[in-house]
Amino acid sequence: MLRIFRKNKNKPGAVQDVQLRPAEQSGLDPLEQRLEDTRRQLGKRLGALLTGRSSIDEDLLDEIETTLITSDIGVQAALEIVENLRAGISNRVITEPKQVLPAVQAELFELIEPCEQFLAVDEGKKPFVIFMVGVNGAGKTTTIGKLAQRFKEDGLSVMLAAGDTFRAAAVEQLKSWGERNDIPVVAQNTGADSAAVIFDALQSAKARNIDVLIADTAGRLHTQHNLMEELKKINRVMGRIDPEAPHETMLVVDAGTGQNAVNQAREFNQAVGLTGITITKLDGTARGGVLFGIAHELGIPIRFIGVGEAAKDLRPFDAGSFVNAILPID
Ligand SMILES: Nc1nc2c(ncn2[C@@H]2O[C@H](COP(=O)(O)OP(=O)(O)OP(=O)(O)O)[C@@H](O)[C@H]2O)c(=O)[nH]1
Ligand SMILES: [Mg+2]
Repeated sequence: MLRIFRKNKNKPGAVQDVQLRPAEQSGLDPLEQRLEDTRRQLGKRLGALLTGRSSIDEDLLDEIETTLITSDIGVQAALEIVENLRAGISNRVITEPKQVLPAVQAELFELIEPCEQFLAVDEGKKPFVIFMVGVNGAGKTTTIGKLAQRFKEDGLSVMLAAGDTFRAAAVEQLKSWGERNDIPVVAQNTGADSAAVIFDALQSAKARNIDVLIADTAGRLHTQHNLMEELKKINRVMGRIDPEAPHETMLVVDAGTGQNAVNQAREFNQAVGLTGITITKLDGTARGGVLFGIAHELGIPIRFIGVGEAAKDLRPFDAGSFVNAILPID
């Protein structure tokens, strides 16, 4: 069981200790190990601010605020958290330094818990279409491979659409994931129209009664207007076959881009209306705090986190495990 502090909504600063059942855990490396850099950046620095302290003062709150801001949580979210701590102190709910970390943990958990919404494939939609978007190198194609394997293991039939027609290597990359897992990949030549490839794939998936179709797209910057328009076109074209498709529009962002990940999420959301986000490469960055920035500003469901290159390293986002891994309370 996982222990986490939750806010007591009626009393600023007050927390209660609750037990949660983590979503998925057996046989995997503990998340703390994979998120070690972020834990050092956030949890350890906050812990160090409080060690050996006998009282709480305004300097401490300032230092907490700085630590949160420099951990990519975002200025607004950091200010709100510290404001809530201040309210707890002035109410005399928080009177001792040892109450501060549990209160911060409870604030972080409260902020991000609404984004814990697992991606449920609706088997009534055949195929359930997942449309993957994001900037270059964010981890889209790798995430598709990992997702495909996960769905297959769950007993679903999967098809992939090689909608990244910019680079020959992109099609090869997808095909090799497909071959490894015995999953069909619909592709055309480099330079083909991405919307046409995805249209064909959707038609074929429908004809073959496939459960899940995952469409890859070329990486693009949210500032490239024409390329963002192309995503809208792909959406329209899919709509001709199934007005409800795509059922999930998932942004893939690299956690290491820090605050820029929040900008990407905002812009892609404006262009194509995101229904989910996957945040990759949390294993190689200290900037995992950005999940809170995304949660605070956009509130879009965080479906998965990538904590390594292997398929098992794509984990469903579990708010309690995440917060506990980066800010453990002894
Ligand atoms: N360590 C680590 N590496 C990852 C993770 N996710 C993806 N990668 C690596 O990131 C690199 C880029 O991944 P791709 O999947 O090719 O990214 P992409 O978004 O498809 O890139 P483009 O198609 O060029 O836009 C690859 O070397 C992946 O192995 C992760 O969670 N952790
Ligand atoms: Mg790719």
